[in-house]
Amino acid sequence: KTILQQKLPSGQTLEICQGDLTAMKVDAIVNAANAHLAHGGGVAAAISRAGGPAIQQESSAWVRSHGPVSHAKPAYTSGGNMPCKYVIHAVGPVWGSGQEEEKLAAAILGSLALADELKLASIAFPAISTGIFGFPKELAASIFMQTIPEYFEDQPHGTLRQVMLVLYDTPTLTTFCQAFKEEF
Ligand code: AR6
Repeated sequence: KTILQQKLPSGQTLEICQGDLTAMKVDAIVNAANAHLAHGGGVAAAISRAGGPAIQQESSAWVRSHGPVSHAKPAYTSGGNMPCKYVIHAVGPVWGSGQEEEKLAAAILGSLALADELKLASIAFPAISTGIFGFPKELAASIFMQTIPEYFEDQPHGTLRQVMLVLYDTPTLTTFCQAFKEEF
């Protein structure tokens, strides 16, 4: 369900939604993954469950051939049984690991760049790092609101038209709506 929507100066639409990321009919959903793509808990486990065994199998194969996933260069797999075509596996920072703000921005930018590389039109993000990884929600929300428009200012010729932020729990939704209203 769309709660807030804004057309960016660069022409793309940014939306805040509440709901389950795994049900989104978009070209790619972004996973809040770890470097080893071991999808143990949180939204990663929900994606593994909804997508079926292909998600963990393709993820493990990716790590075997490319090594651990960095913040700036996300991995991707198919969407398995989910409506999305791809899952982009982005690695956010663990709060307390240092340079967390830069790392979260890198994960967001890397996901958008990969979506453009795959020639996708729509992408949906969860609130990366704000669950198990302990990143403060308010700070994460403001980084999302700043980083997404910045990406499109720098990369105006990509294929992406629609970016959704899909928030699951009400406190996170409220925090992201607040940051959205402050930014736009
Ligand atoms: N749809 C959308 N958002 C969801 C869903 C869902 N179905 N389920 C949970 N969330 P987290 P992290 C929200 O912990 O902090 C895993 O073990 C949740 O409410 O999933 O980046 C990975 O394998 C929260 O707001 O991600 C990593 O090891 C947000 O998703 C580690 O957790 C992110 O919470 C990553 O931790």
